[in-house]
Amino acid sequence: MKDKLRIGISCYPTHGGSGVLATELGCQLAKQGHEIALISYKAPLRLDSTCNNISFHEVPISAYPLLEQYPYTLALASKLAEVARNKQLQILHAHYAIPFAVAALLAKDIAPELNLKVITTLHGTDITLVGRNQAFQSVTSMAIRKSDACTAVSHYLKKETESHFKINRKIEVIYNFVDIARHSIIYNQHKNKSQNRKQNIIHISNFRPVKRLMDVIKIFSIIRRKLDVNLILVGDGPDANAARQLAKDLSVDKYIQWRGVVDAVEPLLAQADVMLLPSEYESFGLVALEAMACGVPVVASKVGGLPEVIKHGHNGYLANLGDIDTMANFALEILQKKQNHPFIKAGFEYAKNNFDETTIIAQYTDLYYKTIKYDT
Ligand code: GMT
Repeated sequence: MKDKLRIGISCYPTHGGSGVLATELGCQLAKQGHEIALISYKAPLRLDSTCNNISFHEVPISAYPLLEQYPYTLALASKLAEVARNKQLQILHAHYAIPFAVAALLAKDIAPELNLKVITTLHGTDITLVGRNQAFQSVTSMAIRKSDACTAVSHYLKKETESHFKINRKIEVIYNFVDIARHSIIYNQHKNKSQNRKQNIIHISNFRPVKRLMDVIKIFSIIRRKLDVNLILVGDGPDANAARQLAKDLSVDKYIQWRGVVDAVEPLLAQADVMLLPSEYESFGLVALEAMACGVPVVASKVGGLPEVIKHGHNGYLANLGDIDTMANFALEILQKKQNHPFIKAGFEYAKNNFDETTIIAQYTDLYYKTIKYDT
């Protein structure tokens, strides 16, 4: 039996795949008996406070007249070092390269006596958007190079990172995961739901341009010409207003439920029959995996890491970026077959066999022990 680990996890606490993944990882590791400290500027939404071995540590953010921009990375680094000392942490696991990996590397230097190991998980936009911004390019590169271990959430992201940053270091692929047992409750409801109820399409995102919310509205309006369905939109963000206007212009606004930001998406996935994810880019698509695990087939664009999750024609459909007619036809085909569609089962099975949390978390724990050079 290996010794239990003491790990600090830092992530964005807001809605977004990286924060969700980091928090669920922390909760599951804590349930396995490891000592987990979550460090962020506010408690992540999916933090399970019923778990004993997990603690939350808030990074203070206070205004000071001299500082027009609060130096959050420095406050985070100090907090990471403080928590690491108090809890004698062995590992700092940063989810998203900036600022978390950079702050973790600073904390490692602040508390050299702990011999902390920094593990960085790359989630996508930290590499593809933010990390390539000229202002962050060199610091992201340094964070990847100096981390003791580095993981990417898909093979696509690993290749992108390698080809763009040209850093000679090992990057392990550890896929995102879902709690299959929890999601299977919704999956079973799907199999048994009434054939005659009104069907719903769902889209869940942070409504940033990369998610192509306008395409969601356009696809929905094409579908509505042939089928009486509703659209459930979950999330909020910069494209919300333009999407509302487009929905009015296309006369589909009265069929759309704007649900805003919600903590638990499963009850909404329980009402959905197909998910639209026409993103311009997606390093993995955790939300697609959650949908599949609930028995909701996904129609997505063939970009980034999505083909590693959605197997076209087997458990979902992929179309070329921006091809809204094809996406609408795919969604119609799924909706017309109702709960008899084979993707419902195939998606659930694929999620269970490839992305179950037990398997994936074991890959993280193996990496942790390897990085601290733990000998049994
Ligand atoms: O999708 C987002 O905009 C949020 C972003 C994040 O960092 O929270 O998501 C990224 O990480 C997720 C978890 O690994 C992936 O499932 C998403 O595909 C990825 N988003 C993009 O690549 C756009």
